[in-house]
Amino acid sequence: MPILSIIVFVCALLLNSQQSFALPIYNSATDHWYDVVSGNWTESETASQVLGGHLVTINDQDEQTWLLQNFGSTPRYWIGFNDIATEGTFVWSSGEPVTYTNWPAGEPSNSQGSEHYVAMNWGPNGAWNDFPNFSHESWNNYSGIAEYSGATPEPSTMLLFGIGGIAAGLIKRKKCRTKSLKA
Ligand SMILES: [Ca+2]
Ligand SMILES: [Ca+2]
Repeated sequence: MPILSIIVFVCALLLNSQQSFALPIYNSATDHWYDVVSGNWTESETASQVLGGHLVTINDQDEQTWLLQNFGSTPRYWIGFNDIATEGTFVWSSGEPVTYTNWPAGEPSNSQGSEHYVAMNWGPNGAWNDFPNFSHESWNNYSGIAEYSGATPEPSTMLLFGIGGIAAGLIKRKKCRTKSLKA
């Protein structure tokens, strides 16, 4: 098998494997990256900070729609909205101002006086609901969506670039050899 066919085959395999590891996702409208983090709200927020951001701040309808398109409308995800500090006053963990909300009728309910953490996808169109700080295992396997600036390329992407570089080098060498044989 010629070396170029092997390189093309390996690249195709890597591109395929990339599809199952498509996170994080870049949103050109916000110039931010988004990734899934695990745990209850507090754990998800901490994991988001490790990535250099916070749980997602949904600034407008466009960002909500983008999240639904890219993360789906079924899994419930923690978002940065919370009223931990003052009951009934919801703020974003990022500190950004509140410019958009997506509560369905009857929410936020602060049921049993213990719901200070907000998740999306409670109802249609990504509707929000305030919940207690459920742990990952205890109820509905909640995860969160992190939002942050900048992202390090995935290791497989780096490998792809590496193989691309080697391929370019080999082609150049082959051309040089053909040239020197002709000369
Ligand atoms: Ca945002
Ligand atoms: Ca509620």
